[in-house]
Parts: sequence; C-alpha cells; structure tokens
Amino acid sequence: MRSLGVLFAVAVMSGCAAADGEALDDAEQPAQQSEAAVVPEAESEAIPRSINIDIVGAVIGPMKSDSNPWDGFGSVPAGVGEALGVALGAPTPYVAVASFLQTAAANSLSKPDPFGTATLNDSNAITLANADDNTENTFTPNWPGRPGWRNVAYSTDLRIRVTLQDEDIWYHDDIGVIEINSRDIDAAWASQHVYPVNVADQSSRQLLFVMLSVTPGS
Ligand SMILES: [Ca+2]
Ligand SMILES: [Ca+2]
Repeated sequence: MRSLGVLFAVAVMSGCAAADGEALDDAEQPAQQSEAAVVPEAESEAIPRSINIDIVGAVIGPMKSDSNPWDGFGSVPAGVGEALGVALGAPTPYVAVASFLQTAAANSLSKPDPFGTATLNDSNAITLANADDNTENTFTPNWPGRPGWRNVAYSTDLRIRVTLQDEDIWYHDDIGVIEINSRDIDAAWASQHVYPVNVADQSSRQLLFVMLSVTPGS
C-alpha cells in the first residue's frame, strides 16, 4: 500500500508539472494572438462612406442553357454540364470553375464574344465592352478601360445590374442579366482584391461570375 501511495504521489506531481506548463502556455498565447489579430481586422472591415466600384471582368459558362455551344452547331457533351455543376458546388467555386474552363473538354468548345452594360441603381449606365472593342472567343473577358463608378456613396440599397450578350453576325445571344447587391459589395471590400461574385443561379449558369473591385473613394 505504501509503495503504491508513493507511486501515486510521483505520478500526480509529474502530471501537475506538465499540466501547469500547458495551462500557462494555453492561457497566455491565445490572449496575445487574439489582441494582435482583432485590431487590424476591425479596421479593414469598415467599408468607407465613399467607394469606387469597378466591374473588372466576367466568367461565362462553357455553353448556353439549352446545351448548345455559344457559336456554331451541334450540342455540347453532357459531361461538360455535369463537370460544371461539380465545380460550382466545390468549396471554392471560382477556383474550381476556372480550372475546369482550362481543361480540354471545355477549352475545345466554341467561346462567346461577350459585350454589354452595367447600371448602378437603375441609372448611371456604363458600357463594359461593345461589339467593336470586346475580346472575342473567350469565357473570361476582361473589360477594356476601367468601367465602373467613382466616389459612390455607400448604401445597403446599392444595386448593380449587369447585362451581357454574345456578339453574333445576325442575332446576338443573350448571356445573362444579373444583379449585384450591397452584400456582394461588402464581400468585395472585405477581400481587398478583385472578387468573383457568383451569379450562376441568376442566369441559368450562362454568366457564372462577375469580377468586382471595391476601393476607397475620395
Ligand atoms: Ca452565338
Ligand atoms: Ca459569337
């Protein structure tokens, strides 16, 4: 009994020593980390009252909603739509879709010649690209110049409507009419870089992402 008691005491003492050391580390480190992390985050999260909004580009789906290619004839293989659905359901859909569009299955399809306009709260219309200056045959157009709005008074009522078409010889194909709201603008600001707004569910997967940049106005 006595020897067992000594063993027990030694075990408790060494256990306590280890526990004390761990408890000290646990108590001190999170406090230091959270103070260091919280302050800059809080500063960067506040969106300015005046902002610049740029519509930088877009990501167009690999086919029309009827499974026909953007240009030409024939139907797109069923596997393309299935792979697109998987990519849109991925944890980071923009990264997954961008990767998929570079695969041979998507890259071999005919691509649209995107152009269109954007309006801010039903007025302030701008041209993203027209039939003369648009990039042709691309799923990932970047708009020429710097289309957007300067020194916009931030409000939760901000709404941007983007209308895109595929330039064709006779009748342009509609790509999509989608809307971006203040929550998307908040997300773009918080990202502090060009932010892909997922709009696939607003356009039958024809217009997948609108690339948005939000910077401080003056
Ligand atoms: Ca077309
Ligand atoms: Ca076309």
